Amino acid sequence: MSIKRALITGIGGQDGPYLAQHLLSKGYEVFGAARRGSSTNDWRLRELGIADQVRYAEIELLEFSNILSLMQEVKPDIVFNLAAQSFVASSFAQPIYTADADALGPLRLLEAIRSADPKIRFYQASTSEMFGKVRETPQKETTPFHPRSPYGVAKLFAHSAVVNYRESYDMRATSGILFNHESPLRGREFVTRKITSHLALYKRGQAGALTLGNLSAQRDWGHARDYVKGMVMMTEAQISDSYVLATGKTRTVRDFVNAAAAALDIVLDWNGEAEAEKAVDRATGKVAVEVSPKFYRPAEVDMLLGDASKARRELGWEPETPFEKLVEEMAHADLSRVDRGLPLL
Ligand code: NAP
Ligand code: F7E
Repeated sequence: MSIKRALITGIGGQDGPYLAQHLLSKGYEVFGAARRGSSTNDWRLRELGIADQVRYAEIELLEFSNILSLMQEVKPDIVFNLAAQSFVASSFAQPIYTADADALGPLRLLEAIRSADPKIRFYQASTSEMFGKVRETPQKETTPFHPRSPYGVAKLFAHSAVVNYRESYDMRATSGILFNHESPLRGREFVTRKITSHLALYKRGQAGALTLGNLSAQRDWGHARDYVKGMVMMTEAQISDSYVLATGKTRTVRDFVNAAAAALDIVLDWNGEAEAEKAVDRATGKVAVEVSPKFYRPAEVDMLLGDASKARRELGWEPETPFEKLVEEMAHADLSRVDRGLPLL
C-alpha cells in the first residue's frame, strides 16, 4: 500500500512548508501540526501558496496525551517530526526546556506511535550539531558524535531513541542527519537570514551596521527545498536507516556575508581581527559589519562539512542549489520584501 497521509509537526517553521509543498506535489494528504499561539503563524505556508491545501492540527511536544490523541484521530501513514526548539544559542539559556522538547518530545512521539499503530512510519529531524567538536572531516553516518550545546545533546538522545526503537520494535523509524539548510523562509535569528534581512534593510538606508559573532565559524549550507526531498526519499525507502544530507562544501560566516553583499551590489573591505574585525562599505566609507562577543556561544561548533555519499548511493539524493544561488535567492527575497513594505518576519 502506498503512503498517502502525512502528519508534519513544526508546520509553521522553515522546513514544514517546503516539505508540505513537496508532499502535496506527490499526491500526499498533508496534516500540519503546530502548537497553539496567541496568533496564527502561517506566513511561510502563505508565501508558498499552500496554506489552504494543508489540514491543521494542534500539537505540544511536551504533552504526551495530545500526541497520542493526534495519532489516534489523524491516523497518519507517516509522521515527520520537524518540531523542535531549534536555535542553538537559545538552548544554552533554556537547556531543560530544550531537552524536554527536543529529546523527550521525539520519545513521546515514538511511544505514541508504538501504542497507536507501530506501522506508522516516523522521520526524526536529526542534525549535524550532534557531530559538534568534530572527530573526523568530512562527517558521515559513522562519525562519532560530540555535541557542543544542549540542543546537540538533546538531538543526540532523540537520534539514539530512533535507532533503538527501530532495533527493538522493528519500527519504520528514520533519522535524517541534516547539515545546515537555509532559504528565504529561514527564521531571522539564524545567521544566514540575519545577514540577508539586515543587509537588505541596510541597502535601502533603513538599518545601520550589522553586528555578528564568530565570523570564522564554517558551515555546510544547502537549500531547505532540496533537503525536504531527501527526507521523503528516506521514508519511502524499503529499509529504514539513518542518512546524512549535506552539500560537501563548507564556508565561513564571513564568506556568507560577502556573498550576500555581492548579491545586493555592496562591496565590502575587511580589516582588523577577532572582535576588532570590521567590513567597510567601499561606496560610503562607513562600517557595514562589526563583531560583538555578545553573539559568541559558550561552546562553538567551529566547522561542519558533510559527506552525503550514502544518501546519494542508496537514495539517489543530490543537493541541487549551489551556495551562490542560495545566498542570492535569500538576499533578493529580503530586498523584495523591503521594497514592497512587507514586515521582515
Ligand atoms: P524551525 O524553523 O525552528 O521550526 C521549528 C518548529 O517547531 C516551529 O514551527 C515551532 O513552533 C515548532 N515547535 C517548537 N517547539 C515546539 C513544541 N514544544 N511543541 C510543538 N511545536 C514546537 O526549524 P526548521 O529550520 O524548520 O527545522 C526543522 C527541524 O529540523 C527542527 O527539528 C530542527 O531542529 C531540525 N534541523 C534543522 C536544520 C536546519 O538547518 N534548518 C538542520 C538540522 C536539523 P513555533 O512556530 O510555535 O515556534
Ligand atoms: O549559526 C555563527 C554561530 O544560528 C551558524 C540550526 O538550524 O543548523 C542551525 O544551527 C554559525 C554558528 O545555526 C552569529 O556561532 C556568528 O557558528 O545560523 P546559526 P547553527 O548554530 O549552525 C543546525 C544544523 C541545526 O540543527 C540548528 O537547528 O554562525 N554566528 N554570528 C552567528 N549565529 C547567529 N545565529 N547569529 C550571529 O550573529
